[in-house]
Amino acid sequence: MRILITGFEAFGDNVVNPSWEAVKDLPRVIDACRIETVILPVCFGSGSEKLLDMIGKNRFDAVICTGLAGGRTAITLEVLAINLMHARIPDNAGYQPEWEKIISDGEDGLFSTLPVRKMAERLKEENLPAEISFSAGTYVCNEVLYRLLAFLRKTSREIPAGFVHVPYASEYVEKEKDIFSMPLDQITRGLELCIRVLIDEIGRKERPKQST
Ligand code: PCA
Repeated sequence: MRILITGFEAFGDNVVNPSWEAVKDLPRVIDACRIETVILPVCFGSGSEKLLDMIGKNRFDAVICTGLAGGRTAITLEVLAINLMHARIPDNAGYQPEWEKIISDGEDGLFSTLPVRKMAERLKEENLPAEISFSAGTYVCNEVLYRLLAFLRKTSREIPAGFVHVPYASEYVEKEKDIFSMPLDQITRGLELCIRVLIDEIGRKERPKQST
């Protein structure tokens, strides 16, 4: 089995992006499943192009994208992406869309196909802060998630896919700032647990039902 997990490069005021820092520290193999990683540019269009190009050329069994949501107080499992780009700050290529659709004739919203509730439960069991989120925002993360889900649907690839937002990492937050953060190794651990839940879920679906 092969799972692709992505992180983002730094953007805005952030010198590093904890999503990529955490992703690159993940084990290469989890439960006999190959974990493949890639860093995406924080650019509308080219971020998702890089991702879709990889998915088109490889046979992954699942895809998890991750990004930073500074200010959030938990690892958040995104439920859906909306067909809207509305940027508070320009992306890393200087583009700042306002009230623009991602795909002009696309669906208004597309749901993540990851087992988000089970993932959140598992993280909480391990005493990691976790929440379900009903908005991935309207910036590059939402655009990447929307294009990912639209692409999988269009190409009839029925693999689980979705997005996890992570908070700031303590290592990169000035101590005097009153801002929520988590140690990087805990963010990595949280992502590893999400992958374990996903692997269990894929295994459950593939196992033939027992006859009685
Ligand atoms: N977070 C941004 C884009 C890249 C990232 O890590 C977002 O939430 O859209």
